[in-house]
Amino acid sequence: MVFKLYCLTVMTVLAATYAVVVRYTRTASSGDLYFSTTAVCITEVFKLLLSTGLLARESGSLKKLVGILKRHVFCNPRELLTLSVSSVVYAIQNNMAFLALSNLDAAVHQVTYQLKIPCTALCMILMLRRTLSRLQWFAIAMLCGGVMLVQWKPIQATKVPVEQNPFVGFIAIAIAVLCSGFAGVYFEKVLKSSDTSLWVRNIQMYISGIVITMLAVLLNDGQKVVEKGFFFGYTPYVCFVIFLASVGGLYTSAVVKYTDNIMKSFSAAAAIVLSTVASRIFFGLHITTTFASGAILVCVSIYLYGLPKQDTTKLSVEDSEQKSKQKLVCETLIERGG
Ligand code: NCC
Repeated sequence: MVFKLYCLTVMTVLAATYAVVVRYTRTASSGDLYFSTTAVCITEVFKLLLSTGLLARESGSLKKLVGILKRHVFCNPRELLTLSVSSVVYAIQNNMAFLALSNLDAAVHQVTYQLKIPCTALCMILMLRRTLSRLQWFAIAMLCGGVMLVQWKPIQATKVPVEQNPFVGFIAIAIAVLCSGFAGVYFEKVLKSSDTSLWVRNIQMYISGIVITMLAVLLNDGQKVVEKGFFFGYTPYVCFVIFLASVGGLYTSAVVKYTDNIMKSFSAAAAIVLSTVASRIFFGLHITTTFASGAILVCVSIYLYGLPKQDTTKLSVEDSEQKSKQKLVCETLIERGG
């Protein structure tokens, strides 16, 4: 329980910081803008290295590590192919997220991106056959509305040095929303359908992730990368983005393993509220009524979603016990009557 909470907390803090730093690196400077495709690609490489290190620690010896890698990676194209589905979809999502952040106002981006919460819930039902009570659906809708209100800001005529195209931004966000829901639930399905280590599953996914994101570099920025170099425009902030995305990605996978994708969505939403409260306290901004009502909706939705579902199950168990007792009494009466 403590470990679950730890993973959820670290993931949410990293996700909140990540969104702020990515936006800063994409919109604050006008010249020498780095290629986002290369950043996504390098992140996959880092995640692969980190997961291999963690698998080495888990397996205990180099010999065991090599054995596991042979069995699950080098001699297992079928498993690699299975995991490549989520890497393709995540690669599209991560590239679309950059495109959306570069073309939309930060608040609009955050508000529309919350549609991934019901999208994830829908994927959980369709792909994992998970059932949600009506109250839980209500809580998800409330969470979505609450986060949107928290992020809501009147459109300001703030000038960003980079030209933005809102239409491209909205298309990118719609694709990112669909990809986030599908890829997360697909990975959860594969992970939980066997007892193969999380780090093995991650390694399998990041290998194809590197190939796919490399292709994205070639297709999107190939010519420019040849002219200016792979690491063109990299600043310490860009390195920080890559660090946050890599460690954040690993914590995200741990959260999916120890809880599920809906819990991940709830904690990501809670982080947005907490980080907004913190920034308002630190930067002395006043709390608006829209923000306060959004934050209340988020808190109530988390409470409602967490209400024990067993209550209804317990009821139905008691109900069926009652019914079978009544049936027994009826049968005995009929027997006696007969
Ligand atoms: O959008 P989201 O997650 O669903 O994206 C999941 C991110 O985790 C990486 N991942 C997933 C599984 C796995 N085994 N390994 C991984 O590395 C994927 O590559 C993908 O980047 C969210 O629910 O809001 C959340 O948002 C992201 C991120 O903020 C957004 O995608 C914005 O681009 C958060 N990721 C990070 O902070 C790095 C995630 O924690 C929560």
